[in-house]
Amino acid sequence: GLSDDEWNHVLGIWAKVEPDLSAHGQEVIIRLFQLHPETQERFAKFKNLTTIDALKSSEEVKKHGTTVLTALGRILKQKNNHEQELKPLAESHATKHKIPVKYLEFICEIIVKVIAEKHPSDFGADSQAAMKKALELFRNDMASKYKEFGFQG
Ligand code: HE5
Repeated sequence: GLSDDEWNHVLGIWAKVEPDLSAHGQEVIIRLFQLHPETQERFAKFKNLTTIDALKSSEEVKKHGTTVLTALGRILKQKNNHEQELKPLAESHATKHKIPVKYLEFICEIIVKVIAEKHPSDFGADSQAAMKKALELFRNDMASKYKEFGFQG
């Protein structure tokens, strides 16, 4: 797990992300689609967004980015006592959306990069390391829940 100090780093930077969650979320989703186009194919309603301009001007993309980061923020705030928040997310991603663990890895990596770019002076090495650790816990727990739901991920 993470130490108190590490959780303080995680929640401290998250508090800087939250006031502009939708801009962060939008950037994360767009970057996910640009770097890993196969992820975009999982979204029926984003299939028609074939240019960067179309992605940037889509309110739906922005809305989904906000949804994703809101869910993640709720989980981080539980400081790993996240069973209740994680379970429905794991269930939908395992049984309905069938999102491989690899894609969770992609998005987590991008989340760290986007925060680092938007908050260069508030997201130092210790905070980045703590956030990476927290996201790793999240992914590991998603992966083990996936298996409970019969999805190998
Ligand atoms: O599962 C839900 O609620 C429990 C539905 C809304 C939702 C989706 C849908 C939420 C809260 C999340 N995602 C959250 C989330 C956090 C992690 C970091 N997601 Zn999610 N997703 C949804 C991720 C990671 C992640 C990676 C990828 C490639 N996710 C996806 C894909 C994905 C898809 C296809 C959907 C359903 C379609 C949708 O809502 O389109 C707008």
